[in-house]
Amino acid sequence: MLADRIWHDAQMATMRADLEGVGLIDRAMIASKDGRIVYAGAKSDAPSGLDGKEWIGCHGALVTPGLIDCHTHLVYGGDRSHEFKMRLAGASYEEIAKSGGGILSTMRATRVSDDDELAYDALKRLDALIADGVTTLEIKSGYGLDLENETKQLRVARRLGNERQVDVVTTFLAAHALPPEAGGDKDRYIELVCREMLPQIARSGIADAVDAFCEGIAFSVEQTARVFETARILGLPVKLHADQLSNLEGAALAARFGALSADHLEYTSEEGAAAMGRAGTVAVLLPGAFYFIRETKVPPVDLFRKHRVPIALATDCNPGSSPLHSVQLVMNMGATLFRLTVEECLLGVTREAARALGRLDRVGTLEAGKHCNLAIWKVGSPAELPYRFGINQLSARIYRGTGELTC
Ligand code: DI6
Ligand code: FE
Repeated sequence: MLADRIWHDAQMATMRADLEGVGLIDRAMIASKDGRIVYAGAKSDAPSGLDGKEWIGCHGALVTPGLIDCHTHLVYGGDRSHEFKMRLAGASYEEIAKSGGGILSTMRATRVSDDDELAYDALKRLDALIADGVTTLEIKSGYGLDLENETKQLRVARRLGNERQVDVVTTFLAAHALPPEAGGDKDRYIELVCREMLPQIARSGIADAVDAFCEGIAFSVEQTARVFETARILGLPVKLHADQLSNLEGAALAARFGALSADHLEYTSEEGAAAMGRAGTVAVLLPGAFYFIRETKVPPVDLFRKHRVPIALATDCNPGSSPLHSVQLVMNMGATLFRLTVEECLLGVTREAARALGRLDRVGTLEAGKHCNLAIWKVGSPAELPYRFGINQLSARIYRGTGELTC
């Protein structure tokens, strides 16, 4: 077969589930045709008829799947640096939220921004992630908090995927905070989300999944369950901001609905972790938010390991609790703050992040049939990725077989 491109002499971390750890293959080669991988393995095992129009030597560089950021709030108006100042003066994240700041201050800035303004700001953030090696990312709404403005956020998220060489997966997060026009009535707002907003969103096909914020300062387990029941009827997969600031048993709730993922999870109990393990729900850990709000409770990583819960890592890029724009740094934080192993950090931003998005059939590992999305690194061994921080170690980024041709 004549492939379009062949990268060779790579140290390839395939992330294949049938291999140990990150599935390392030495002296590897990866062949792409029409944007897909047609061979990824040892050069010595390659089929004899395989040739390429272009050959790219990697000189022993580490090659991984393109990075996947499976939890972001990339599209929003304004910023929250003024609240950062308040927090430095002693206010807590929850106090600011309760006094009308927090998510609601971003809601106000998002509502007054048009599509072009939102896209202009979000593209700057997206370009930072692309320069970091990201080829797939998830983007949530949740700062519009009414049908018109939530739709606007999701429309802009989809547009970003057309304006850049990147796959965007969208998530509807109207149950993020209570908008002021709801007059303090959370049940009534959830009713509106379920009766009017969600059916419209499902009809328009603008969201790939549904999320909620289950927390004392946001929505209860019962309110979240109503949103999830509606999503199930409409055929949309769910995920959840769970157990971030307290334990409401959000992890178990997510598992009960077969959620793709439960995210944050600092306060998750053993029952929650066990339920996630049984349901196959991915634990998405967000060390940027943990760090930035100066949380001290570390998520129960040992329980996730014990109950065989897949672990992913993401930026949670958002203006309030995690203005973080680097998945490379997330790997370092996962290791340093949460004591994840090198393998868990790398798998967390590739294979397990793909699983958390329901996209493992297309991306997340280097195997024939998947999209040829690659991150080629200036380093030769996996441990070097989470080890250094504050430096961009990316050498080249390949999206569906195209991108820079030198390593
Ligand atoms: N948890 C978070 O960390 C983000 N949303 C959520 O439910 C924070 C959103 C914000 O503060 O703007
Ligand atoms: Fe979040």
